Amino acid sequence: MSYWGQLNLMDPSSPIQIEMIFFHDHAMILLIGIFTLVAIMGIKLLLSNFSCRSVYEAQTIEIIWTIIPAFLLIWLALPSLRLLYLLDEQFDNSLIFKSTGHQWYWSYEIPSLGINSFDSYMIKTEDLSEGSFRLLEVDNRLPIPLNINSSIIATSSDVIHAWTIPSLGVKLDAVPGRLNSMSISPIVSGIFYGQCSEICGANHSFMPIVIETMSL
Ligand SMILES: [Cu+2]
Repeated sequence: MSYWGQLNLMDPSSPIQIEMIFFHDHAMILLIGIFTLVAIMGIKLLLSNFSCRSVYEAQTIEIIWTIIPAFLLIWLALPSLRLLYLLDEQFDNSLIFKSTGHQWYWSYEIPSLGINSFDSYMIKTEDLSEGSFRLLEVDNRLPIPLNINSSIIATSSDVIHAWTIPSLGVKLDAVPGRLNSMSISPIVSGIFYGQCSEICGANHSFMPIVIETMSL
């Protein structure tokens, strides 16, 4: 999984994101195999001058090139479905975090810890301290416990936003009048960044999400 970092993408920090990267690699095996086979056949077709004008049907080869792709599709579909249902799974979640999208900031509530509501605004470029990330830092981070299954609930007070932390494999639509929830279980301590992932208006780019994972 080290090449993931070489692509400048974030390392996985939750079991579900590790599964997603495994599925990506699984799909790439098929993709590269098909690409190579088609490329070889295309080149051979261009370079050869063989022709056969008397063959009108060839049952065997037609059966083979129908059955093999069908099995390859099943080989791709089964892990994909497994991941899809795994993503939707709500484990025995002990803590609930609620995030509400606003134009253009997030506010959080942690009812199980008695924390009512706090806002999380992006820090402007001129106010950043040295070494921090432009357009990604916020004034109040959301604390999330480590190695515990928590629930994140997203909703919105105005338009549709999306609460996203790529390295945790979480992307949750924040729809006004709806509560969407996902399981969140970080296994790496640290600070994780995300951005609103639904084009939500003029300052869509300026409502980042920052969580800090720490032991309970
Ligand atoms: Cu938004």
